[in-house]
Amino acid sequence: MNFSFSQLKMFFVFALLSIAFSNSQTSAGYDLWLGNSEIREPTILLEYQNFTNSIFFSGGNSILLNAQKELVKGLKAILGRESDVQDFPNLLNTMWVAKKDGLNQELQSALKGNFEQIGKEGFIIKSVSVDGKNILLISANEDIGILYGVFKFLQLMKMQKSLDEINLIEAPKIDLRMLNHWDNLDRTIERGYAGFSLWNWQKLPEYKDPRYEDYARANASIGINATALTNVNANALVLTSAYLEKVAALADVFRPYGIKVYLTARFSAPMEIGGLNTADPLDKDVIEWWNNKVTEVYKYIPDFGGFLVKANSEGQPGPQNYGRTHVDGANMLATALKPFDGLVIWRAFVYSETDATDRAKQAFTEFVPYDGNFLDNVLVQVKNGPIDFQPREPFHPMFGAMPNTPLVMEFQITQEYLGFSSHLVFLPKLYEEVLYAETYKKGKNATVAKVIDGSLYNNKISGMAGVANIGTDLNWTGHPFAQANWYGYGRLAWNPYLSSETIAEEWLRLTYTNDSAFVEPIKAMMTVSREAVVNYMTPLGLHHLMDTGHHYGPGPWVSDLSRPEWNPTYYHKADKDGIGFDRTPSGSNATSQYAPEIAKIFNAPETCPEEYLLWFHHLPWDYKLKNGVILWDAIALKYQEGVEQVEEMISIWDQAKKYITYDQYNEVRMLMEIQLKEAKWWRNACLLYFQTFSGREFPPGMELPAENLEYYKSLKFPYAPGN
Ligand code: GCW
Repeated sequence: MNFSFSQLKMFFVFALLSIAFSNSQTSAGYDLWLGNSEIREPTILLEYQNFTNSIFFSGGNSILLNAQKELVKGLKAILGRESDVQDFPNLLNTMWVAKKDGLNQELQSALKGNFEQIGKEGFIIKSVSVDGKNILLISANEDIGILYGVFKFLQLMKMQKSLDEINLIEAPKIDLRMLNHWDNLDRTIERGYAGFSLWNWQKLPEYKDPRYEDYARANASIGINATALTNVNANALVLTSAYLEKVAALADVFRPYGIKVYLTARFSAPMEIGGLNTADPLDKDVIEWWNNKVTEVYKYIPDFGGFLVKANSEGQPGPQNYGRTHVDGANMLATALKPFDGLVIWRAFVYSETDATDRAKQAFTEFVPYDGNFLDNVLVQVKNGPIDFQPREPFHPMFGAMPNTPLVMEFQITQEYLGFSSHLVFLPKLYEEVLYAETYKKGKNATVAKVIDGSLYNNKISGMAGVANIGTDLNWTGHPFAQANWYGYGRLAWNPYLSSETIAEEWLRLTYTNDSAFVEPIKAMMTVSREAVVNYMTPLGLHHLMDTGHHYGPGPWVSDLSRPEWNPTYYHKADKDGIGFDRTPSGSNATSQYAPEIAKIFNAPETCPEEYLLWFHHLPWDYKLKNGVILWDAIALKYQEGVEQVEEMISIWDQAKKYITYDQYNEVRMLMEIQLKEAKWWRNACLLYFQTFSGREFPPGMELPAENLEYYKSLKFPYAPGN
């Protein structure tokens, strides 16, 4: 074939452009934690090369094909050469990847104990001896275990773990490991800060965006096995056949990655799309409508997971509209789903505008008496704290209080109250704090993690949900470090006993580089980032000071909203005598919802952990903290500390510049400028406002606000995202 000069020139330009584009895609973080594949350690590289020359890979259904594809692609990227993959075992093979029933009898019985431990989704990665020869084995009881095992193996390789150290018998500790997308059918995302919804409803079912598979793959690589596609503030239309066809197309893409699809069910759907004049859960037409609807859903999606429901919460319809209870509503749906093994996940995020009691108490008061009344395919989903995804909350008192009901932990991965996608906040630190919390139900060592994984009360099913931070942004999550929150959520859903530092280290190594000179300081930076945001937004137990509606920036002065508990003033209760919410027996007595051992600690300001002080106590401005500093000064200095922590994070990041590409460095650096600016804004606005009550000077050591209170109050953000 002959090319003219101008054709060649065009070809050259095009080639350059595509290289530039693919580089920018990589550095833009599209690959997530599945990218970095360097092994710098030559001995380790050699070890892996020796064990992956020839691989026996058994089985060919869609999940296993994905596993094989991952393994081959991963090995090639890491080792720089193709491995020979065969579908029959022999002793020339250095590695075997096969389910239990693909192994010879001898191995099956030798590993019997291991297979019993790993259940349906776990895996074994270990070196075994077959006829005197050492073989590296990845095995599992089911297909999905093989896929998880392969991902794990590649991750271990990428993190340069020596093969000698690898002897893994792993199974997830939680059954349902779920993402909740608050995605609307028009592709906006409630509390979404990373672009629009991935689900292109308009083009589905025919057009399946390749990104759907990348999404499924990323989730499978960390063990996420369920996704609720739609907003809990639900739209009934998603249950019509036109949409179910689209949902089925997504389910088809996710299935080979072991991911089941769930939908949010709008309680009034029988009226909105079914033509009925009631949605009363005890009405026979309503019951029949849901039975038929569920049967239809399973025709489209045979392995449909079930319904996630927000009912009688923040204006959403529910059984109480008909004088019925949460139990009536949940059990009606559960009965319809039962023949198909479907689940109902019923949210406990409820508080009423007509109930004057402390909002923090309402979910507990409403739900705990129902313990034991839900059918066995109902799970109750509880937010980590009793208010609403604040930078810090004590654990929700419902954890441990409903022994006969499986409670799903709901964490928020998207940063609604934590700086959107502009602030670097490593959330596994927050998750870990909640999971490690001691409930004192059934004596000591009864942590929230044990409630969630079902071990405390021997629940038959367990679950964790994370409100997704994913959107159409090229890097999925807006902030590159917000990927770590998706990753970390998945890891904790798999094993709620992992430490946040382990997670940070894994993520850094998989995402950026194995170089400890980079990993160590950046890990420390991530670890401090959560405390920083607490300090510059809501220190010492303050909460819900965010501006109205969009929750962007400070609005502690807001007091004119129709519902009292939507106003920040409801939460901080600052007056000339002091600040904080008295939740002890002399106040709302919310502490009584905790075990007596915990309540006792929270009830006395002297024993209450300082990080929860103003959550539980209203204290005078000159109240002396343990270090002798008076409350007013302590609040001011905490805000100041938060700002300084961000400055410190920036200087650590600057040091790390030489280990990564300029684009990787600079993207985060620019975002950190926003974070610093906003941290100062938070400090200045809150302190100037609280000063109007305390009437005291700012303590030495605090940088003085650049503007006056009127200025901060005048700021308006009608287009802040995610609202
Ligand atoms: O945190 C609040 C959010 C709402 C959200 C609600 C909920 C989906 O501000 O946007 O609605 O919680 O969890 O239901």
